[in-house]
Amino acid sequence: EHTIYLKDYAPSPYKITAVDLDFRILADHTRVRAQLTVEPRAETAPGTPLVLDGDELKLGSVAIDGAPLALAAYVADDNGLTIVEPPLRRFVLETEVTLKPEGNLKLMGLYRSSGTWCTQCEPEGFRRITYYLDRPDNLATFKVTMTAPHDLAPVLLANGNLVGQGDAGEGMHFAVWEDPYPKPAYLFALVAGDLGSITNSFTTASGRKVDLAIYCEHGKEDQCHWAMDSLKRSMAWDEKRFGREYDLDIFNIVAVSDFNFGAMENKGLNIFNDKLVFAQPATATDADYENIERVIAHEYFHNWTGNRITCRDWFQLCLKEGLTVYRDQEFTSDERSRAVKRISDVVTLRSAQFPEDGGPLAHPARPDQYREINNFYTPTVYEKGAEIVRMLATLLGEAGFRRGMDLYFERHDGEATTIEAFLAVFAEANDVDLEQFKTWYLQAGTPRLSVTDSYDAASQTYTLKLSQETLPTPGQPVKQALVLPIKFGLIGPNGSPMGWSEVSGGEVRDDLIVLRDASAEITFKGIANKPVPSLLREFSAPVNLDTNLTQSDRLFLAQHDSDPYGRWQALQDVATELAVGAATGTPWPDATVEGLSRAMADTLANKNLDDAFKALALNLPGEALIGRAIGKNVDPARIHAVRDALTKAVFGPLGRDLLVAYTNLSSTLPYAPDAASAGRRALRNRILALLVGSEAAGASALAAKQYAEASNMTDRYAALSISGSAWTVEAPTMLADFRTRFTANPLVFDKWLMVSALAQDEGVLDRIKAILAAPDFPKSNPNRLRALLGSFVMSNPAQFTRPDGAAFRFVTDFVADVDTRNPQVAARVLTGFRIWQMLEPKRREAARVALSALQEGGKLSRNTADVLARMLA
Ligand code: HT7
Ligand code: ZN
Repeated sequence: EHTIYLKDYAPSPYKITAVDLDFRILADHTRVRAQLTVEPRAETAPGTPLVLDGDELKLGSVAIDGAPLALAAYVADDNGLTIVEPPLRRFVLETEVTLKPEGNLKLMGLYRSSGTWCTQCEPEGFRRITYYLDRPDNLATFKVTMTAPHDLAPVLLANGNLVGQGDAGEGMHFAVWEDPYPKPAYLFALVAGDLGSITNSFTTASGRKVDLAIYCEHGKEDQCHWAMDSLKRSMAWDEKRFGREYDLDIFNIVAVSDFNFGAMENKGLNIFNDKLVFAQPATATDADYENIERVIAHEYFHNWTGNRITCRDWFQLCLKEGLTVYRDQEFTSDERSRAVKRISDVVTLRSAQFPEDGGPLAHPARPDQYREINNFYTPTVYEKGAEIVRMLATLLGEAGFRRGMDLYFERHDGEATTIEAFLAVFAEANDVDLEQFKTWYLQAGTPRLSVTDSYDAASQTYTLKLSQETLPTPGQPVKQALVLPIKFGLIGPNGSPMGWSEVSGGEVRDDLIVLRDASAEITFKGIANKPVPSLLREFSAPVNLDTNLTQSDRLFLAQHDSDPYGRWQALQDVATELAVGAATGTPWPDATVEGLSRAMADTLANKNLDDAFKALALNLPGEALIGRAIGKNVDPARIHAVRDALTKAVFGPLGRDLLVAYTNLSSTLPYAPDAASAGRRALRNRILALLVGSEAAGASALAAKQYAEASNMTDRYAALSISGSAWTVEAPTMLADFRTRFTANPLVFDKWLMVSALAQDEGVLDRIKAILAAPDFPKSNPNRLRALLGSFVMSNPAQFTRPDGAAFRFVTDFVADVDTRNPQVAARVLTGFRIWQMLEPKRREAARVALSALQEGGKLSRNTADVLARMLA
């Protein structure tokens, strides 16, 4: 299979500088005429063919400067169109092709979602619309004329500004859009459909008025106001925090229901999966509200980090994605609680990225080879990419980071560039060397940072010994030492921060240790008592940390660390050690369990901590995380049982306190999505989960009561998922009620699918099979498939890894079937197998057999074949 290497990157011998597209959209097919202004590069030799990408296009005609080409002058095949000997001067290439958007189930290129015509071009979808240099380093201006039936598509949208519209006769009408900003084809978009909208406006810092609109299915307009509010706050934030103003007169968002991803940042015309637009209290949870706010911000921020400055090639994907995730994380931190956001992001990183980085699909944040670029829209590129930018900000400080960003925008605006160029602006603006830092982009794997401390009372010196190691990953047997920014503090016996008179043996700046070598020994002088170190505050580097801290040191940190992340992490560490011990044959010491129980009670009672933080703290590490801490021969069913038992042991004794707190947190106020109200609901629902999880008397009935009486989806869904996961006696009735209560709402149906997939009883697999086999199950909608199958493989480890292998076989059969329609969805579901080599032998063998059968079973898409090959390598 064909592999593409970064080292082979070369500019195209021709560039396309201007694009004029004419779409004639009809009920059963679409005709696309393209006029491409093509220029050879100065160094291009005569006779160099022009090779354009194309995929599933039906070619009508080809002409150059108005003259039709003879058959021998071009070659059209499955991969595109080659002009054998183009003129060595500027010329206009004209092509006409026919598309069938109606049968496009891959949802790449031009397709139809509930009747609406829409596009998805990133990364390689534009070649499914017309023959083109479908690579991000070709920037061109676009003019788009769309003609469509007025009744089917009264709304006609494309990138940029509307420059003309009118009647086209015979029930047709047209619109002309022009985008003045040169862009790569992956940012092209059009939408044609019968849509409703809400409108608003934003005045930029320099006083320009921008018209804003969100388009959606008729009747759903009133569910778009939160998204609009989020957009306006995002626009204001990017001006304030990064000095970035919006640059067109129009910003449109369209919500569609069939979409392979969350959303897409097309220039001036963002297209969204409707689950990331629609919000109203009765159908969306607080998590949905926060997600919508985050993704609206993310796509908006791409206007500068992605669109104005784009990627030279797809290896540089994290140039735009990691940076933009960092920016959206900062937005949420500024809008909500910084500490809570940081902890939630660490949870996401550990549950999605660390397993990737430690398994068969590990790859660098900037990969150097790929077979299928769609398989590299990963947690490593996105979330680890954001962590790398965060480390840069930590190392350079807020002002230094901003200096670098300002230089980046100044120097590279209008360019398609690289990670090297990105790092160079920070190095230059701050006069530092970032050569070693760059390794973070090139090297896969999660480093292990080990720290041991010792104290010498006689000399009043305190020493930290640090070392780092990254294990080999596929294709990278040897690893380099990385630059690790380690935020820290020393805490004295009374819980107060301790200073030092002198420090030696390492790079220490205020509250930051920078470890650059494989190891270091740092000595602090003038330390009157043995401190407890708080290490890796704010999770300042994406590493696994090992320390010699005792369980009682951790319980001390849980009470005294001034860093909320540090407190949360300390509680997690205590619980992880207990769970790992119990799952591998070391019964937990009762005194430690009691200590953890008391620490949880203190956290709950602490008036200085906010509710959202408490909701995160009053939780045990997830089953997958415990599995990873064990590392090999993992038995997920045993972990599940141990975690349940630990929940009972830690939270059972707190039953009365929990019930009182639950009652005190009840509210009769109308729903509001703000962070404080959401935090209160999060804590109350967390407590409900603990009461049910520790089998407190009457808890399952209390959950059923909350479900029945809830005045918003957050409380109703929490009660349902808590009951569904524990499979309480009330759960089946609640699920049946939920299904009928919201029959007409597909996004709420997804919630039902998720709860159904996450039940922890052995009947879950059969129920999933029955749901999927129902004749009316919408098998081509990615949201439905991900809600059912994605949740099962990613978040129900005990049942997915049943020792009889039945769930493995079911999932591989599912992947083979979906792969024939939508390879991206199939390949993504398959990544759920990435844990297979860590399982105990019986489960491991069952997984291997299922994966091998899939491989032998016949023709798979390149997407799925690539994931499978790496999984089995
Ligand atoms: N940049 C966008 C990526 C994306 C995408 C990738 C593959 C297939 C479909 C897709 N839709 C959107 C989304 C983002 O990161 O902002
Ligand atoms: Zn993005």
